[in-house]
Amino acid sequence: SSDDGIILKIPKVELHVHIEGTLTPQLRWKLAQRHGVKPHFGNGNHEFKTLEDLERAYDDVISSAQLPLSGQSDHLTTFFQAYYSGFQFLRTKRDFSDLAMDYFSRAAAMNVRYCEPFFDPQGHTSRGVSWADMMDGFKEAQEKAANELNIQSSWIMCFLRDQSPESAMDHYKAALKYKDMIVGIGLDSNEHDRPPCLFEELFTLARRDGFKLTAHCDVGVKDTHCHIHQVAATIAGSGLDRIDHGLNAAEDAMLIDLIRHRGLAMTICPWAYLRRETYGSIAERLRVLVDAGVKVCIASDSPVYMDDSWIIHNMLLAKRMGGFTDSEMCKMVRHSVEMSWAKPAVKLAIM
Ligand code: ES4
Ligand code: ZN
Repeated sequence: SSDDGIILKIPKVELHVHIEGTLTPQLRWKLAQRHGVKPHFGNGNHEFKTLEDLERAYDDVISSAQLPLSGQSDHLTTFFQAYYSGFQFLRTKRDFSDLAMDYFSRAAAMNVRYCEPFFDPQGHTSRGVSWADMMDGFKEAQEKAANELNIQSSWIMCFLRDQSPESAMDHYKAALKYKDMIVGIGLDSNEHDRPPCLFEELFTLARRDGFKLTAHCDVGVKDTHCHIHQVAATIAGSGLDRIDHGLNAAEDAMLIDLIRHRGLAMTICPWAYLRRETYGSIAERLRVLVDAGVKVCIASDSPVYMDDSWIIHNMLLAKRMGGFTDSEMCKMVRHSVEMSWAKPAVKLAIM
């Protein structure tokens, strides 16, 4: 349709994609063969005899995610199982480079011109992967993508909030060697009972060191309004620089005001919400935020575990959900350029 045309053609910025959430079944299969291990999926004793079997397992994450709200925590676990089970196939510099290059190629084909992928270092160092293999692999792909695919990028290092603040701090210090590659610090993984303020010291230090700051405020999480308030107003002095997700802010007029007045921008990944919330309630809140004048951009989260929904699919879904016009969609793309942490010259080149 004509919608697809505009969304596909417009130069785009991707500000919320977990690089580990782009590990396709094809690449998982290839890496398992490379290392002589089974391409397991984190859910017990499933054996995959063929790539098609593995592809079906990816499909199952997706279909279970779209069941009604009852039993939602089971389905969340399933998502995290699928996501984290992919980590063990990432071992060498070449693996990390292949993963990133696979994403950059796909992104370039969708006309993404700049992106800030997340990565989860704690999920790799804990398995004995060296910082050098991980970061040199990412860097190799990043440079190749810039030179050959005309796609620029900068990394956001995420900390796993369900692990200790001490572990996050140790990783933060180890990563300073790679500061040139890393533009920002984020907070992801399971948010249950893990408020952002647990990482106050880390965020304060990271800001002082010149990093941009963001944190996930997942939809449907208990205490979500409190978490959003911390991110918007209290952590590291007066709040962080961006909010990842945070759709529940739409339910609270004070939070909306706060976010708008601070000029805080939000990365919204509509497909990610479908595993927890109904279509109608997501659509309504997205509309509320946009109509309130909050800076929102559309992004994709962990595409391979969410029905293979990349940035263009999320934009199409957002357009349909909010009943947005082409010019409203273009405005959100402009927001993504403005709210990005790209250098001014890169921003100018994309706009
Ligand atoms: C994630 Cl959807 C989501 N939420 C929290 N942490 C994550 N890591 C990867 N995808
Ligand atoms: Zn995310």
